[in-house]
Amino acid sequence: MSKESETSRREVLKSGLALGGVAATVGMPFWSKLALAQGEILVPFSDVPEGFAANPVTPGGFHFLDTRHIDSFYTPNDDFYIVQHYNQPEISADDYRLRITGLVDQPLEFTLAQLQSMKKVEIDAGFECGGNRRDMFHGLIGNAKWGGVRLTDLLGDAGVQDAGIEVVFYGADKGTENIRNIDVEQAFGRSMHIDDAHSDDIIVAYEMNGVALPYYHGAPVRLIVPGWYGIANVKWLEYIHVQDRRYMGRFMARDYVTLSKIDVGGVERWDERSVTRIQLKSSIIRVTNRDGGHRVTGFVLNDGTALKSIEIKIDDGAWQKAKIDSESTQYSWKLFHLDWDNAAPGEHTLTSRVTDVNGQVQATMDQMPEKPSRWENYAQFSRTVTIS
Ligand SMILES: Nc1nc2c(c(=O)[nH]1)N[C@H]1C(S)=C(S)[C@@H](COP(=O)(O)O)O[C@H]1N2
Ligand SMILES: [Mo]
Repeated sequence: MSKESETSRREVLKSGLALGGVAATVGMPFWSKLALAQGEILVPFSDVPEGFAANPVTPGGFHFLDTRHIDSFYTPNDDFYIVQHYNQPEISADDYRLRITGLVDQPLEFTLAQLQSMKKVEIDAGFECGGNRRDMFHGLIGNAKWGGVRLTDLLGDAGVQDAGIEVVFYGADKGTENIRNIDVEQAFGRSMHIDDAHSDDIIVAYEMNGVALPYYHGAPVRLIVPGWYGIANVKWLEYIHVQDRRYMGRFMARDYVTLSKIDVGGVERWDERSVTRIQLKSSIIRVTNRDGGHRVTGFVLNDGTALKSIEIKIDDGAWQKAKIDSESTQYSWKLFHLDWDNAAPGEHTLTSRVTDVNGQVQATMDQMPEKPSRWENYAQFSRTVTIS
């Protein structure tokens, strides 16, 4: 762990303590339940290629984390995954402006200080990139406490007109897109229906785990849409634009478009949908051994629907109920574990599955109506370990 991440952990601890209940009831730093205990060792996965390692955070870079080493409920800011499609602008806090434009009664402009003086809300949100993948062992993932102002309050202040049905969020990062042989400069843009935008849970965030957002996570201000794939969380947010028709930019209508089979009046059709709410998913991330006793740990992500159970199957055995970490909140990731008694030496296959309160069960790869297109890899994922 680098010095920075130790610092951010202390910040996290402070913000946890400030909450009162959470850390206090545990009686010790709350990540210590996840950090390796004295004498506890990682059991190697046999499905992880030799030399597999997560790249460190570098300026301008992309980052996935090594899910075997997740050891805290809140991901340290410098280990949270990083994805962007253009550049990583560094915007000075003094020059920053957030503008609300389009079909509103009163176009608005805010400085960072003005946003910070408004009613602050905090929310835990864990999310993954819609393109998270098995060959990275689902390392495009993270969980943080975000602080900022409610999007619906800002929209309310501006007064959305009746014709305004779509809200588009533009970042300050830009790139050239070739659209039917015309090169045009585009800012990163994502959108949602006005009814979705009025959710109380969505925030325009300036804090991540109790400190200012790092620039690579979208400083000074980004959108956080709890329960949605990472793509919705527009970094370096500059414009909130209300319009009278759906927005069809690259990241809504061409990229991050997932395929599934749907029933249209009795006809089976391939449907293309923009990646929005996180599909019900769990995955095993590590196996540890302490004094001969084994523990299997994993994570769940979904759209915030309450869960019924998380189960783990070892080889062809029965599904066994895993325990969900008590810090979990509606939109956080949910870490879980199962103590695995009497693990016999040799190779074993471990699979997890999550079921929500509506009875929806995480699909197996065979049950998926299609093989995952590049997006939404949410099928059950069997891992293999060798017990020595
Ligand atoms: N402005 C902007 N916001 C963006 C992106 C981007 O390229 N530009 N990438 C999106 C994608 S694809 C993901 S998965 C998340 C990643 O957020 P993070 O880098 O803070 O983890 O940011 C989203 N927000
Ligand atoms: Mo993404």
